[in-house]
Formats: sequence, C-alpha cells, structure tokens
Amino acid sequence: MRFNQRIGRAFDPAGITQGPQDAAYQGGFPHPQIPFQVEHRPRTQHGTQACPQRQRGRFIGQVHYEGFIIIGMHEAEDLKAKIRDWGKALGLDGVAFAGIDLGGAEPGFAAWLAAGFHGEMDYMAAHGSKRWRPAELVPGTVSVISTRMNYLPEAADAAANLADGSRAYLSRYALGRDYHKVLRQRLQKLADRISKETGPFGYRVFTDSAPVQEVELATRSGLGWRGKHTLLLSRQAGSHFFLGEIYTDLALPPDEPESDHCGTCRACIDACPTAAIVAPYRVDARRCISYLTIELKGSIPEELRPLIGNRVYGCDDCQLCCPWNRFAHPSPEPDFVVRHGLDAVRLVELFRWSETEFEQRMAGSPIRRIGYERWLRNLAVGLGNAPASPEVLSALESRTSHPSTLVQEHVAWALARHRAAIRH
Ligand code: B12
Ligand code: SF4
Ligand code: SF4
Repeated sequence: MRFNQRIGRAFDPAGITQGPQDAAYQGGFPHPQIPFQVEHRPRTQHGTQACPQRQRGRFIGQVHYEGFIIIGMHEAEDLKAKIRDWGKALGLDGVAFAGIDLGGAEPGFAAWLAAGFHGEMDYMAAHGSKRWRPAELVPGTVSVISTRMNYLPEAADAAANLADGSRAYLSRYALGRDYHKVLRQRLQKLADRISKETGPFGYRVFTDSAPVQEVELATRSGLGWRGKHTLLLSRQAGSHFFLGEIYTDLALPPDEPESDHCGTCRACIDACPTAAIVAPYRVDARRCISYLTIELKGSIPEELRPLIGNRVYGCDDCQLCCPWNRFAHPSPEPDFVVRHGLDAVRLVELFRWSETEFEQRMAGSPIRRIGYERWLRNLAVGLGNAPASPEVLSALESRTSHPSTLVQEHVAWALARHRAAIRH
C-alpha cells in the first residue's frame, strides 16, 4: 500500500460543510469569522481563498478514506518539488514546508507577554491558542507552506545615510511598495497554480496579517534559523526578506529544520541603538525603534528619543551589522524599487511635506499606515537629533503651532534640545 505515509485530517465535506452552524465553512475551506487584528498593518482579513467544492479524485496519489486525505509519500514529495519551482517562478526566494505542531515555542511567547514586552500591541495578546494551533485558526489545516521574499532594493548606502544626521533613515523594507500586497498576491498565485495540479484544495494565505507565528513556522520548515535578534536568517540570503505562508489541508511532509549558524556572534545585540535585544532571542518591543516609530501611537518616551537618531521609520541596525547579510542579494522585484528618493532624503525636506503630499506620495507604501501625525512626530525626533543649522531650526519652528498636540510636543522637545546645545 503506497498511500499510508502521511495522513491529514484535512477535509470532511460531510462533517464540515453540512453543519448549519458552519455556514461560513461552505466551500471546503473555512473563512474563519475572526476579526483578525493586524499585526504590522491594521486591516480585516478577507476570506478570498475559499475553494468552492473539492472535486474528489483529482489529486495525484490522493485517496479519501472516512474523511481523511491520504497522500502517498512519493506523490507528496513530487508535489512539493513542483510547489518550490512554481514559487521560484513567481519570485518567491524560498519555499519550504512545516507541520502544525508548534509545541515548545508557546512558553517563550507567554514569557514575552508576561514581561510586557509587547507594549501597546494588544493584538499580540489576543487570539489565544489560535496562534499556536494553525488548525484552530483555519480548521482543516494540516501543513504550512512557508515562503520568503527578498526585499533589499538597490539603494543609497545605509551606513552613510545613518551617519549623516541631516538625512532621514527609512527602513530598507519600506522604501518601495507595501510588501503585504506584493507577497499576498504571489501566495495567491501559487495557490492557484497548485489547484491546477491538485484540483480545488483548502487553503488560506497570510503575511504579517493574522495570529500566525511566522518566524517559528519558517524555522521549523528549514527556511532558515532564528537569529539572536529573533528574525529568520538564511545562509543564502541573510535576513532582508519577508515571510508569508499558505495554511493548507494538503498533507505535505515537513522539511528538516536548518541548524543554527549564529555561533558566538552577538553583533546584533551590541549594535542595537536602544538595547532592545535584552538577551539573545528576546526583544523588548517597547525599546525597539521599529515599535517606537511604527506601532506606538502616542508620545515616544523622552529617554529613548536621542537614541533613535535619524531613524524615522523602522530600523535595520540589527540586520545591517549581521555577517550573514553580506550574502543578501538586492531584489529584482520592481515593486521594491525605491520611491521618491526615500533612500537619501533630507529630514527638512520630508518635514515640509503637507498632509496631501504625504498621502499622495505614500500611497501604496507601508509608511502610509502610520499617518501624517506620527510621520511628523518621528521627523521631529530626527530633527531634534540632527546637527543644528538655521534650516533645521526654522523647519521645527514652522510646526510649533501644528494642530496636533503630539506633533507640538515632539517639536518643542527638538527645539529645546537644540537651544540647550547652543547655550553650552
Ligand atoms: C510583533 C512583531 C514585531 C514587533 C516585535 C518584534 C519581536 N521580535 O517580537 C516589532 C514592532 C518590534 C517588530 C519589529 C521588526 N519586525 Co516584526 N513582526 C512582528 C510579528 C507581527 C510577530 C512577531 C512575534 O510573534 N513576536 C513575539 C515574540 C515573543 O516572538 P519572538 O521574538 O519570535 O520570540 C520567540 C523566541 O525568541 C522566544 N522569546 C522571545 N522573548 C522571550 C522572552 C523570554 C523571557 C523567553 C523565555 C523567551 C522569549 O520565544 C518566542 C517564541 O518562539 C511578525 C509577523 C508574524 N505574524 O509573525 C513580524 C516579523 C517578525 N517582523 C519582521 C520584520 C521585517 C521586522 C523588522 C526588521 C522591521 C524593521 N526593519 O523595522 C523589525 C525587527 C526587530 C526585531 N529585531 O525583531 C518580519 C521578519 C522577517 C524575518 N526575516 O524574519 C516578520 C516575520 C513580518 C513578515 N511577515 O515578514 N516586529
Ligand atoms: S530593529 Fe533596531 S531597535 Fe529594534 S532590535 Fe533591531 S537594532 Fe534594535
Ligand atoms: S548578528 Fe550574529 S548573532 Fe545576530 S543574527 Fe547575525 S549571526 Fe546571529
């Protein structure tokens, strides 16, 4: 019997689609009615990936037995190889496969929450065990297709930009088009391609948009290993890539995890400007510049402002210093091409933008989600840290009566800083 290697409790039309309470499950793969709170980007998750009706018998080497799908190991490996190739053709730089047992990682996450490291990101504490049990988030899931997509654009040198305090530093990932859209579309195309081979199947695609433990899944799939900065790293590509997943009811054998290649290095811990990496594999988000400039809605703690330097949207320091990022390749993806010269732009220039200019220029960019008020807040901090010049002072003075008290407060801090420096 060839069909006994992998068994997935994948799809039970009789049990799922006919239940009156499960109207949302019509079509084979459920649209969980969870008001998914976004992680990097608030938005409601739309169930666009439902499969209409599974057509039995169209899947290679697939046998249905009492509600189980049984796939032969040989056929599943063959399908995995094809999925890798299709992913590559779609511009995904890595495709690997994980199971759904995330046991072992939950206590570390609970400790992170208990320490309050999530700050104001309440969505990180929501959703309970769905985060750890993919089949609770998307019933029927038995495997995860874990993918990565390189984003590094051809851009002005990051170190030179960081060293020039009159320039703005925006995280490399945010210089082009919003990756959520780009990666999500690729994953959808990959799922469409798979269904051409297998017939309709149950799936749902994710990227940074739901209670999905993306780094943990990617680590288990062997897509890379978790660095001491907590991000995923790969020997071929460093860490400048996004992660995205397809939860699926296809039972695909998991790949082998990658071994750890950080060794005794601790460059990322030492390079962090705010000491946010409080220990290897532990990031206190409340100190992380990425959190302070993107996630935090209110006032940036004063003691951290001088440490932020000119980083006005996100931060890359823990990655820029990583030896493995010598192997990071610029992405050929047109969507990640730098827009509006954001890789080498002066703080005063960005601070001059009106709200309309911000909305127009940032349309389609991940930066737009922080809104104009937080944009000015961040720039005011950058200007407060910039070398004093008449231009910097007059730019700040032009915003002292801005209608937002948040902006006013950060501008006042920046001006006070410069005036104190001039007095001494
Ligand atoms: C919340 C979040 C953040 C938060 C918190 C980051 C963090 N390290 O937790 C903030 C806003 C700070 C952030 C910043 C960034 N993020 Co972010 N973020 C996420 C998100 C939504 C969830 C991550 C998460 O689950 N954190 C919770 C903690 C507990 O998990 P963890 O750090 O992985 O910790 C594990 C262990 O290290 C250990 N542990 C951790 N702390 C502790 C504490 C104790 C006491 C113990 C015992 C154990 C322990 O247990 C955990 C369980 O396995 C993911 C997307 C997703 N849905 O997964 C993207 C994601 C991780 N982010 C991403 C990116 C790109 C970034 C930035 C580089 C963006 C930027 N340039 O500004 C920075 C990098 C900062 C950093 N060093 O982490 C990418 C990473 C891609 C990659 N190569 O890995 C992801 C995967 C998004 C995506 N789809 O591509 N992010
Ligand atoms: S992104 Fe910046 S602030 Fe956050 S952990 Fe990395 S180096 Fe530190
Ligand atoms: S800088 Fe060093 S410790 Fe940090 S992720 Fe890279 S190799 Fe690992």
